[in-house]
Order: sequence, then C-alpha cells, then structure tokens
Amino acid sequence: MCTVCGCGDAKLAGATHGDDHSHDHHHHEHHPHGHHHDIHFGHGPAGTEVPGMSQERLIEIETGILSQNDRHAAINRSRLAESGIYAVNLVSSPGSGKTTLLCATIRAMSGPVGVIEGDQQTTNDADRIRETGAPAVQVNTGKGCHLDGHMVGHALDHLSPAPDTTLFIENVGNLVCPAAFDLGEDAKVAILSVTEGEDKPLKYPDMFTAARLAILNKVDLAPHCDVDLDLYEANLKRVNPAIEILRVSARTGEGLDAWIGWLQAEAQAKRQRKAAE
Ligand SMILES: Nc1nc2c(ncn2[C@@H]2O[C@H](COP(=O)(O)OP(=O)(O)O)[C@@H](O)[C@H]2O)c(=O)[nH]1
Ligand SMILES: [Mg+2]
Repeated sequence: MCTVCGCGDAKLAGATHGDDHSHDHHHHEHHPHGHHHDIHFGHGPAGTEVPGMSQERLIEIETGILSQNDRHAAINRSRLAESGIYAVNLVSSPGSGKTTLLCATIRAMSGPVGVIEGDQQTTNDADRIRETGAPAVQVNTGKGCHLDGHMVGHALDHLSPAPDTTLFIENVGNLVCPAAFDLGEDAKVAILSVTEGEDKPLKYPDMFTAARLAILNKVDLAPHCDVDLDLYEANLKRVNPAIEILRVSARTGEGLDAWIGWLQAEAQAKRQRKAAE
C-alpha cells in the first residue's frame, strides 16, 4: 500500500529467504504459479500487506478513501455531462509520451479542448500544453502518486471548460495507483510505449483492466528495439479481452488520425446518449 492512497498492490518477487526480516511467510509459499522461493504479498482479501495492520483494517481504510473519491468523481461526472464535455484520463508510466501525444493531438484536432495536467512537481507539462494555445491547469500532487476526484474538481473550477470541450486529464506517471481512482472521466486511456516491454500488461494488470483503450506509442522506435508488437497486443487482450488498441507515433503522426477519430466517435456517442434521455 502506498502511504497516500491505500490503493497499492505490493508484490515482491525474487526476494530471498534468510534475510533478517521476520516476515510471516505462511501464505506466501506454495503459490501454484511461482517458484517456491518467490513471494507474493497480494493473496489476502486486501490484495496487499502492511506490517502491523490487519487485512480487515486495510480494507476498511481503502474502502473509506475510495468511497470519498467516488463521491467527488460523481460530482465531476455530472458537471461534465451537463456541459456535453467528453473527458479522457490518460494513464501510463512516466515517459511513455502522454504530453507529446497530447500536444500533437491538440494541434491536429478541431473543436474546443482543455487539459488538466497531473505531476508530483513542476508546471512543465502545462507549459508545454499552453504552447499549443490550449488552456491547461497544472495540478501538483506533492507526495501523492495519482490524481483523485477532489483534485480534478478544483482543476475544473480553474479551467472552466467551454461546453462541448474535449477534456484531457494527464494523470501522474504511475502504472499502479491511478488505476483505482475514478476522476469522473468517460474513459481511461492507457499509453504504453514500445520500449517498455511486451510483458508490462501482465505485470500491471489493474491498469490495463481499467482502461478502455490502449495506445501503443513510439511505434517509430519499434525497428530499433527488438519489440514484438503483436505480443504486446496479445498480452493486453489476455488482461482485458475488451480493450481496444491503437498503434501510434506521437513523433511521426502515424496513427494520430485513428486516435482522434476514436475520441470524436466517443464524444459524439456521449452527446447522442444525452440527447436521447
Ligand atoms: N521516438 C519517439 N519519442 C517519443 C514519442 N512520444 C514521446 N516521445 C519522447 O518520449 C519522451 C517522454 O515524452 P513525454 O511526452 O514527456 O512523456 P510523458 O511523461 O508520458 O508525458 C520525450 O523525450 C518525447 O520526445 C514517439 O512517438 N516517438
Ligand atoms: Mg507528461
């Protein structure tokens, strides 16, 4: 569990016995899929362990935090719906190309856009977005490892996006914690760059289960890094059979039209659902 969010999934593999820690290993051993020296801290009901805390207490803390978050997310979601705003929550590890893709997307698409930028520190990414002419609000989370519904509510107050805006929320670069936090978005979009390795969907399944679309970015680099794009896609589908996948290069613009088409179709579908109510 991380100290801020209680959403964690602390899995430690490859650790050796015989260190001076006095862990209770009784339910870590004999995992059917692992070598008997491997350790898994996620088998209890809470899905993680914190020394000195019971599984029941962990679940209580996590449920409390997430239900508070869900209240804020629900308020955001109805605010956005009222103004016909379509919102995506971009999640990924640091450096997969979220901001580069956003800048390219904003330059290529038509219609009003707005951006909420999440990072622990600096206004670098909001500055990069503002250079495109689009309005952006930076949210710094400090020690925090993800954006939450409350932060996004405040950011919406500052941004006050026009009706029918496409709203991009760039989450803190982190493949674990942002998966658990609803911001009131219409879809989570996971960006995965080809340099990260084909096994990442299997290692961080929560994120790819939560995402509706996966963007396989930096395909321009694929010839340089022994990457098997089909295996990337197969692993994504193993974790989430319903996930949609687009191959993109934010640098060359390859796949950008398909991504913008996806966004526009989703936004239009949302408006049609609203009109039919
Ligand atoms: N070759 C290549 N580099 C990219 C691409 N997209 C982003 N980058 C580079 O990857 C690095 C991290 O990008 P950034 O947008 O800051 O990633 P973020 O941390 O996810 O927002 C920068 O050096 C970008 O220029 C791409 O499609 N191809
Ligand atoms: Mg960024």
